[in-house]
Amino acid sequence: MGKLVIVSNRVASAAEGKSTAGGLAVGVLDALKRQDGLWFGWNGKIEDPAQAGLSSYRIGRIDCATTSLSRGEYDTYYRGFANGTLWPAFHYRVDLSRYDPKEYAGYLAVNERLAGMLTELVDEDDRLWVHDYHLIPFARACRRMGMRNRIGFFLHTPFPAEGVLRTIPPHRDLVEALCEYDLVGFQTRGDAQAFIDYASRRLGLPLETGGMLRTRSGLVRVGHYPIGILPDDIQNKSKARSRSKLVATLKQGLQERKLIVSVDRLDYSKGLVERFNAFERLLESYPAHCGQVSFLQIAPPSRSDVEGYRHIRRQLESTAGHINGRWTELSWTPIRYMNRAYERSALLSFFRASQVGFVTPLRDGMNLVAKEYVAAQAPDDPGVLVLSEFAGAADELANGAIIVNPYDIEAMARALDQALNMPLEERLERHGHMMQLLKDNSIRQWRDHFLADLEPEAIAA
Ligand code: ADQ
Repeated sequence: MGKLVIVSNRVASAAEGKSTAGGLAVGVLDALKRQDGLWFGWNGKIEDPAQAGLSSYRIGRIDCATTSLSRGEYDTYYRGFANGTLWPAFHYRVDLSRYDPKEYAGYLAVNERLAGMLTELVDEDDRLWVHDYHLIPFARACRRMGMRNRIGFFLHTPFPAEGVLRTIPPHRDLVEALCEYDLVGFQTRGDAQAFIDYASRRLGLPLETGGMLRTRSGLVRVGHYPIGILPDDIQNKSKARSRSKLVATLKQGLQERKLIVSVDRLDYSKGLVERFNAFERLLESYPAHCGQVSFLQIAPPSRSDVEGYRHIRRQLESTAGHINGRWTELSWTPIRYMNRAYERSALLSFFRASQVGFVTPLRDGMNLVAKEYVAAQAPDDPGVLVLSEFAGAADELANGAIIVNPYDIEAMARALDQALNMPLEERLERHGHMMQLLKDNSIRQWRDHFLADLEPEAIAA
């Protein structure tokens, strides 16, 4: 069998391979740890088009081949259509999604260029696994260049319901492009169903047994493959760092107070403002917690040159400033809001040192932080996960987490109070359920299940 070729917008640099803030990179690195393969995509640099050749390096056993983008490509493909149109619309923020046909043309052109470069690196029997919303038309571009390889696509974000998808003017073209893959995978059953609904209702494609759509050129398999983590690895790392100097400093600052922790990329989809407000409501509605609990929010900026991200950053600074101005005492700061990335093992040790993980995105494909929080807990004294019903992870973790609606500030405050007061027996039971599920459905199962379904036999079955 040929090699596995992973294609994603960004390829981790050799240095980033060690610690990286972003679910996709974490997932790909974990998935390829024990498998030889090639990882192809953008190196994160913006350069003169004349210099946009291929560079190669290795991360462990993974061969990486990357190229740069020109300023125009970056503006139209990355900052424009991918992150200015698709990302907000896929997260139901149609108010933030804008459309410019020139940006869509740039998006298509970059997909064509990358596909052209990849043809040089791919052998006939290689399998291609393409990731995420930046690369929806990638298979179509490959097919036009004559590639006949098996090509699968996995969407890390939500796939929106038809009414929302249609706010993106080239919606039909995008779904038709997805139908050029052999396999299209989503995070949840709901996302897969939204895609099938659109394809069968709008494109008139018949759905055959086994989740297969019949197109003019053949069959597309559609499935859901919830991305997982390596729970044992996370458990070991969080335990190993639990006596570190960093954790000692954190605990010293807390002075026996309880800790609520949240970790996200700074993104408007993550529900950070609502979360800050819910924490303040906790202090108002349940005053026994005043001076007794601190909230640590770690949120490194991302995509800072995309409109919408600057705004959310300002909004958060002012919300945190307002809440701290109102509630801080000489010996207690209620919210610690940090705009920086930490090494993954440090984050895991913070999770373990906390009593509550507060993960409340307004929409999220999966949300790996929720899963990492659970896996990082001390099994004999676990913290409680408070989780948004709109994170893909809620499908799997509903029997252990306290599930909340992130638009309901009062209910989130109530959930925090419940979590902070939860007896050990109940915490143990909830944690046990979730840990079992994370083990049964780890990132290895995600990879194996997706790749098995990409095989030709799986399509024929
Ligand atoms: P993201 O939107 O990036 O991922 P998430 O799933 O939570 O969100 O993954 C973030 C990853 O980066 C986690 O592994 C986390 O530990 C790490 N991380 C976050 N903040 C960090 C920080 N401050 N410092 C260091 N590391 C940090 C996208 C989709 C998600 C989907 C993933 C994977 O938006 O819905 O779960 O891909 O498919």
